[in-house]
Amino acid sequence: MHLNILPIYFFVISRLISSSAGSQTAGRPNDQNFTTAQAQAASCDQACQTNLQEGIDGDVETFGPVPFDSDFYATASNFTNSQPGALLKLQQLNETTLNIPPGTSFFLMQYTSVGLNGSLVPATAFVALPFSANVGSNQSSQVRLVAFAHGTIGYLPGCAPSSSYNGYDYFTWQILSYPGYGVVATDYAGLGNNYTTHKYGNPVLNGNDVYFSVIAAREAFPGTFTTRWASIGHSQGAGAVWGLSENSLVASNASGEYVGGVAVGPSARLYDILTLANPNSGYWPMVKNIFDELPFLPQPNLLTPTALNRTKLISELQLCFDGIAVLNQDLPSWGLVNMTPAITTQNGNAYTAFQNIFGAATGKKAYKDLLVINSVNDETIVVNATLKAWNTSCSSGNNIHLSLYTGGLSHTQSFPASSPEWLQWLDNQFKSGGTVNATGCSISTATPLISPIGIVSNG
Ligand SMILES: *[C@@H]1O[C@H](CO)[C@@H](O)[C@H](O)[C@H]1NC(C)=O
Ligand SMILES: *[C@@H]1O[C@H](CO)[C@@H](O)[C@H](O)[C@H]1NC(C)=O
Ligand SMILES: *[C@@H]1O[C@H](CO)[C@@H](O)[C@H](O)[C@H]1NC(C)=O
Ligand SMILES: *[C@@H]1O[C@H](CO)[C@@H](O)[C@H](O)[C@H]1NC(C)=O
Ligand SMILES: *[C@@H]1O[C@H](CO)[C@@H](O)[C@H](O)[C@H]1NC(C)=O
Ligand SMILES: *[C@@H]1O[C@H](CO)[C@@H](O)[C@H](O)[C@H]1NC(C)=O
Ligand SMILES: *[C@@H]1O[C@H](CO)[C@@H](O)[C@H](O)[C@H]1NC(C)=O
Ligand SMILES: *[C@@H]1O[C@H](CO)[C@@H](O)[C@H](O)[C@H]1NC(C)=O
Ligand SMILES: *[C@@H]1O[C@H](CO)[C@@H](O)[C@H](O)[C@H]1NC(C)=O
Ligand SMILES: *[C@@H]1O[C@H](CO)[C@@H](O)[C@H](O)[C@H]1NC(C)=O
Ligand SMILES: CC(=O)N[C@H]1CO[C@H](CO)[C@@H](O)[C@@H]1O
Repeated sequence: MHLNILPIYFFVISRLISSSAGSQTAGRPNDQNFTTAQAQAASCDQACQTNLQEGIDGDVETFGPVPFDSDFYATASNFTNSQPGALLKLQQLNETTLNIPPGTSFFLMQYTSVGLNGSLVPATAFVALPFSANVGSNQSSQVRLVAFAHGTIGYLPGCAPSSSYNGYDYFTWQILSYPGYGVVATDYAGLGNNYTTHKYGNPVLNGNDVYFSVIAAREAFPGTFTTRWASIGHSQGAGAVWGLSENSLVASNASGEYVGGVAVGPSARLYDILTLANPNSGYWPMVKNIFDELPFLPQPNLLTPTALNRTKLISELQLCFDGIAVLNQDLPSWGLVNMTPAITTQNGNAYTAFQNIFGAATGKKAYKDLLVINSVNDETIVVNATLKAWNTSCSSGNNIHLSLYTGGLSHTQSFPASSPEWLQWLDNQFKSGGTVNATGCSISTATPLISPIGIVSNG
């Protein structure tokens, strides 16, 4: 999850970048126009249509001018009978057609992951490699491997980060490229490839996709990466990283040596996030989708009839996150049902059932170090939800450092703003193998260097 009430600056930034990358958007599933009649048939009146158009424009900018490569995202013919982590497809993109740090090479990869009930599912990812592994006179270096887990982008196959002109960078994974990390960034199953539906906000299953992306990346580039690897994620992806730290697979050496993960603004415990957060949010259709894809759980009752009617526009127009997030902005409580005590109970039961099976920080053992970062002003993952997650996991004997940021950082700003800390932490973990920070649970607070000083002028 990376946005709540859509911050204006996000659109401004993505517009600036995409205008330099070109404005044609041919050949994408989300490049759709709607008619007034189509919108009205989905109970989307004039105010809704205005918001919807803005959201669609935002989605178009998220992906930029790169056409969606249906051939690549189609299930590989050798998926059947493959093993988890198997490499299925690999292709390089011409990086001059992308907006990524110059010199970085960019590959699309399809691989086998593990989905619901242990089923095998195809997943896609991108791999971004630095220009050189050699630093100065060190001619024998391998590239340090970091698995990046992205935040909310939507739930339909057309919304794959790897299909975006910048790998869905919002000052996120590209920060890892400058110090020379090799980045493997899963789309998560169901984004890109359509064999299975995306399991949105699911720390356990999204964590599987992160884990198996590392195995596949090693097969794609033998000998390229260090044995040690780490992970970092934002929002939905931070939940995945937290889930990964509780996945017993990372305790084995089958993927190399996992040295820990960083979770910034983690979507770990659904119950706490949803009950503590501001209900005025564009996330409710996304939250509904979490449960739609898990038929065996109790279902929450979330959307009003009008908001429910509008959900058909998500599939008709192949909306991704910007489009979904504004769909109910004009409705009272953003289309959320009136929370009578009965519905509160029903929804609470559903969130709890979900989080017990698929959540993170619910008391499971964590196998490796975890650095958790949260802004105290995060509007999406409110700090009390993260404190509860930290507390629950620490009370079960896990080793988690929580770093709180004061000073007004939003959910989206937290990731780049805390990069000095997490880059240092990753470096320590790679150097030490994860033992340096194995000092139990702790909390630290990071404060802003300066307060805003306004315009200073003597004229
Ligand atoms: C949507 O409308 C724009 C502007 O009129 C047009 O350029 C584009 O081709 C249309 N897209 C589709 C998929 O029809
Ligand atoms: C899944 O994707 C393939 C190719 O990428 C496409 O041919 C097929 O129609 C899609 N299936 C569904 C149900 O959308
Ligand atoms: C699937 O086919 C690709 C392309 O030929 C190949 O690189 C890959 O190793 C194969 N994977 C499996 C599991 O057979
Ligand atoms: C990559 O794209 C650039 C610009 O279109 C082109 O000049 C270059 O030849 C391409 N490189 C490859 C390897 O295709
Ligand atoms: C699938 O897994 C869920 C959660 O672990 C479980 O409740 C359900 O019974 C399983 N379904 C099948 C068909 O095995
Ligand atoms: C060279 O790189 C390797 C792998 O990253 C590292 O272990 C080694 O310490 C480096 N050597 C020097 C002299 O920097
Ligand atoms: C994994 O590798 C590390 C470093 O070589 C070693 O200390 C550890 O015991 C290994 N773990 C397992 C389960 O083999
Ligand atoms: C939902 O859509 C149906 C079918 O178009 C319509 O009859 C109904 O009035 C709509 N409900 C609301 C609350 O807009
Ligand atoms: C967060 O938790 C603290 C300590 O329990 C409490 O005082 C505060 O009111 C909570 N804040 C919100 C917004 O729930
Ligand atoms: C977690 O919260 C409980 C209840 O407030 C408290 O007793 C406990 O000390 C906390 N645990 C940690 C690790 O802070
Ligand atoms: C010794 C060491 O590397 N300690 C680090 C552990 O993690 C915290 C939180 O990121 C750092 O501040 C310490 O420097």
